[in-house]
Amino acid sequence: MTKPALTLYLAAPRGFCAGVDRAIKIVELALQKWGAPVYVRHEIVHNRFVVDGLRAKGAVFVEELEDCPPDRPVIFSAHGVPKAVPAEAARREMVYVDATCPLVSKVHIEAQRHHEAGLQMIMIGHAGHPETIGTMGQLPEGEVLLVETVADVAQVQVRDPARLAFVTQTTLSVDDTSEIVAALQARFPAIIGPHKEDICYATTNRQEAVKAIAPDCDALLVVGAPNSSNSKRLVEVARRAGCAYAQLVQRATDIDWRALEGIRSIGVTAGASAPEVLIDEVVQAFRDRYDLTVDMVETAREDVEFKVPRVLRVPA
Ligand code: 10E
Ligand code: SF4
Repeated sequence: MTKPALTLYLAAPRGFCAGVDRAIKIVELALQKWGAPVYVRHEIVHNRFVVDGLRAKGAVFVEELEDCPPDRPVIFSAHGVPKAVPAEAARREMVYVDATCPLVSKVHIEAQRHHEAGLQMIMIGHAGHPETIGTMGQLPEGEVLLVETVADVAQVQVRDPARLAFVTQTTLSVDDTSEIVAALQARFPAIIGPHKEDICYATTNRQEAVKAIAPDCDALLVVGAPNSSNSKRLVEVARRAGCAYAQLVQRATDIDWRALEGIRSIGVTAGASAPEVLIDEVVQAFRDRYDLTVDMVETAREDVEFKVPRVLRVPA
């Protein structure tokens, strides 16, 4: 039986960003340096395949510091932690390594700087997400007000409208965030903030790449986890850019082939925490069923790399 023809548009950039790459290396190096078990507070990045792989090498994933024994090293995830977490680790005299992405740490420093200048902070982010909890937790309780939507901007109660600053989560939708920033600036003209927002290069580039392919795709799949904020944003971006069927898949086994019946083109991308092997697996699943033409659409080149902390640079 001949296979139907299908064009697969592969977005570039996609998948791992520099912060994820660094965080995973930190866990691997810690295992090399200290042996198993090494504890990791929260999923190092939001990807089950990555987490399971590190667990098999001896990493133990926990949600809270109190779940770690004081005599084993602990690593804080790439999303960042409230200030109270390293403080508590130090109090317990634990060995800890902070794998927070340097671009998230930069936002922490920004928030701290504005706070020291006497400004009240507003954070644009998603409630309950570990990065939002970590960034808000840089300042004393109640010092950072959270807004998630344009509607929230109208409701937020500030101390002094003339003394305000804002920061954002790094993985938000660029378009939604610019609307929220505009609403903040309209209501509080004196508000201080970053040039645009704090969305990182990787988030921006992956959203741009999706926008470039989505209008030409009958369907689009984002390889990523349901708890991965940046991956979920890619699904929304694809739908908004004109692709009616956009779905998150963790692996090839999640693909709903019935829903894809009759398509002539498919877009594939991946969130910043999804390893390339999983993208290869998805592409291979299409190759098995279709006469496939792969067309890589590259909208940006990335050469960002972050150094791992000196304490972990162990000889190979
Ligand atoms: O849910 P997120 O997109 O924040 O996290 P992730 O682990 O899926 O991807 C990496 C992004 C980080 C660490 C937040 N800046
Ligand atoms: Fe860092 Fe951006 Fe990757 Fe988050 S998505 S880990 S901020 S590079």
